[in-house]
Amino acid sequence: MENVKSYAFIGCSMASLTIPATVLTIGTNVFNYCDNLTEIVAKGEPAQIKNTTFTGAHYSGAKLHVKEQYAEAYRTATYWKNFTNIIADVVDKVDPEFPDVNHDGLVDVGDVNTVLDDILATGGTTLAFDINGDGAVNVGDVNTILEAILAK
Ligand SMILES: [Ca+2]
Ligand SMILES: [Ca+2]
Repeated sequence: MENVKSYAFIGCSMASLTIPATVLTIGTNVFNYCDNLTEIVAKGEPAQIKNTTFTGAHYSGAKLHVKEQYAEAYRTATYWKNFTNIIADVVDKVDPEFPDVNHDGLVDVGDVNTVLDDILATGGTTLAFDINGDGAVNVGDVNTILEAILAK
């Protein structure tokens, strides 16, 4: 799904919508009459949208969740910037079976150190490192990495 056609979701009743990172363009009037739509999660960089892709009610009433590294892009992108409530809290989930948190292709002590460093530096606020999915970043996540290493 790279291009979402005009009128694609008109009159939908869904409350939340996830836009995959693969979407490049979204047409006109796609979400007209989607009055329940209050949570929009955008996984990638801003897709090209039209001024009528979303409605004024969405711009003022819906929460737009984006990744921290793209937040500034959304706050300045044409029409996306109309959203008054842009929240930078979208993170890619780490696979607990293969918690390669530092993205070097290996699950090893480097990943343990990455999470420990973050816990020490931020007190555990980087939710991307919540590997066991309990909402906190702490020694439990370090243990999940150690278990993955030992299970190899
Ligand atoms: Ca790694
Ligand atoms: Ca955790």
